[in-house]
Amino acid sequence: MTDCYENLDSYWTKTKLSTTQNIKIHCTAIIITVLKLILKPIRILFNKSFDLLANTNDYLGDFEALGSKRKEEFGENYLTESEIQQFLKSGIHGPFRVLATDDAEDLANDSDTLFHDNFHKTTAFGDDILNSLKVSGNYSINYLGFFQGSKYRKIWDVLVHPKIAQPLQSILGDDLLCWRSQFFEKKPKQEGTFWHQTGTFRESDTKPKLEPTTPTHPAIVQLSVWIALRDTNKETGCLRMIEGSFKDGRLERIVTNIQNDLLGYLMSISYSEIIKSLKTIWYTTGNFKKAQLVFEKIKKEVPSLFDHVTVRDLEMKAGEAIIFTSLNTHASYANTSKNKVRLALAGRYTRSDVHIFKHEAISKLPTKKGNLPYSVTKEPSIPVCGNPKHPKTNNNIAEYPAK
Ligand SMILES: O=C(O)CCC(=O)C(=O)O
Repeated sequence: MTDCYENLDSYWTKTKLSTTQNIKIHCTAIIITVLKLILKPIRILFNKSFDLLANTNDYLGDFEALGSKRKEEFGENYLTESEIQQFLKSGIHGPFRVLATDDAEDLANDSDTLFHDNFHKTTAFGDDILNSLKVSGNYSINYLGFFQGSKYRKIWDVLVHPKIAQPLQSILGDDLLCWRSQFFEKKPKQEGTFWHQTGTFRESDTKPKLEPTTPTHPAIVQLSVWIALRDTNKETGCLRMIEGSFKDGRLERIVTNIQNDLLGYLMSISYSEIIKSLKTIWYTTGNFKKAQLVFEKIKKEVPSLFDHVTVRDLEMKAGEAIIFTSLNTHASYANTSKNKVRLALAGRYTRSDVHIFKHEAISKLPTKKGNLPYSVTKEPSIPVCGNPKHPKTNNNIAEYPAK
């Protein structure tokens, strides 16, 4: 599973930090080590020791489809009952064609142009984040493209395309929103996205971004649609997924355990691990190196978590898409090609009775300058089908963009 990813020890041997950053890390690690001597026995006394594996035995198991429209009755692009049964087992539908090859390439080129025009300053992020992305070499459509689906017709139109909306309706129900869109670009020689699992999209925040109003299996609180705008294969960095891994939420649960008690976690590991953890938490951009940090830890502590898994490589042609639950453990290969840029558009879909950004008006983007805040409440959801409003929620709904 991890053969094609550089491990973090080797990454940090090659990646140098500034003297100030190193001093900050070592001072913090010393403080944590001292605290460990004082606090750890007290926590043990009060039965409050950090437990990496707390609640990991709560296997999640299967979920039911929330939508009832089937192709057998409604025709068009709805899913057949057998496609639904397949989705309930694997958590993946597709690849299936959404756009003609030429239309996908046009959208890829138009999106590149939008990026080169800095998305006409419609980005969700402020200057501090943009400057940090520039300094660290991460200024790309992957970040500037966040939430742009609600701002440009050509992206919006694809995200609400009936070939996407109707299969989603079959699984999720009739009243749907696209609460976030983003691009996944991989330039030649760019590393792969590391293995991760997420149900309700807490990411680097203190609370999940999505909260259902009725009890819902986390695998189906939201679904992702990943649309290849250019061909994607093992060479250019296609997606990889462990089918059906949504049934076991241990990877996400362990991440949550660490996030909920970071000090407890840091006090439970060796000095060199504290150093590696602080470097990764403070000085890497995005969430994927942090995902790797936890994964490498779990691989040592619970090797059985990844025993006997079958990884599916999702090679796709430009214009094809897959629907998947992000609670399926997924990743992508590095782009090892000489000159092919892999580009995908991802839409994140949920029901209108799910609260979006209920707890936090401000989200955090991890950057090399730390976790920097940006406002999410001004990022509206795209109405996809049915009724975008629900009496139990107060979600911000986008108007169809002017151009
Ligand atoms: O495209 C990639 O490399 C990763 C995509 C991903 O993690 C996602 O869509 O959730």
